[in-house]
Amino acid sequence: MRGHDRPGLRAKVAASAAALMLASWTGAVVANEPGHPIPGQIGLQTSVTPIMDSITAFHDGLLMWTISGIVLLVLVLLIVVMLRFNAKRNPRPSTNTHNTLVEVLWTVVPIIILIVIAVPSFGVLSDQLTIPDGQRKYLGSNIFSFGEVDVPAPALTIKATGYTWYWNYEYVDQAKAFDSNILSDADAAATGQPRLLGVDNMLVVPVDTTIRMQITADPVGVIHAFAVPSFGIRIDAVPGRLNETWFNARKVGVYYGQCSELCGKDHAFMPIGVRVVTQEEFATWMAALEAGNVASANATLTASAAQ
Ligand SMILES: [Cu+2]
Repeated sequence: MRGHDRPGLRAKVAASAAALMLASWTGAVVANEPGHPIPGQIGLQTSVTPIMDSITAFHDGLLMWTISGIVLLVLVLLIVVMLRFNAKRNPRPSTNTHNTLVEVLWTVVPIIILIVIAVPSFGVLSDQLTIPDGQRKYLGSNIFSFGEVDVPAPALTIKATGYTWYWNYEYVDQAKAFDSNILSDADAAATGQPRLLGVDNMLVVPVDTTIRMQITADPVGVIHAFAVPSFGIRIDAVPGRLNETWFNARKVGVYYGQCSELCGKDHAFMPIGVRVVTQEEFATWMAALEAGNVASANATLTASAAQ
């Protein structure tokens, strides 16, 4: 009786595993909107900037096709070897050691593949590191073009400094700065923020605005890295060095990132929280920050930190 049940059970398990995989796959496309990772997520976080558009197009398009092609080729070769050249089918192996054509091919074809991958890769890299001047065109999701996306020049400069172990955000032109610390599990839950990503004071920026990000680290500290996946930002924070990158977020919301350089004992506990608000909300927030402090500024924003 039990023996008969097993195939049915196995089929059920297989079906639910397939459904789970499908659900998490489609979930990766749809439900990871909130700007932070979700359980069961496959794939990259939803893009809200031109740079992340490029990274997503590069990964989901060219890289995925290249990888899949290579995996299929190797699989086919392995199957051919197993079927045609096993000891039974092929008792007396050939004694060949060289084949010039095959050797040239397995050298030249990978070189061509690497060049094809390198072209958009360097394009995206130079987009990330070139601050918009209002003239330059960016690749966006069309990574094989010469640039089609217009990006306005930066309207705001923010300096993020990595300390051991928290971030400090300075609005350079306004000469206003505040620290951003991780929240305890209880406080994160109370404010509707994800565990280990929630912060007390988020970096607040206006939507549809180019932000120049200057990244550095405590002069007497260690190297960190400032990374926000939904923005396509990841850049080292090095003591005594000012690195620059930029982003222009097109969607209001809360986006999380983490320190991405193994920096020491609390490396895992210095998350980055960025709150993208409307232009009006930002103007009110900034006025309150300039008149008072970060607490009074944050009080002007709607209570819930989560979307
Ligand atoms: Cu760090």
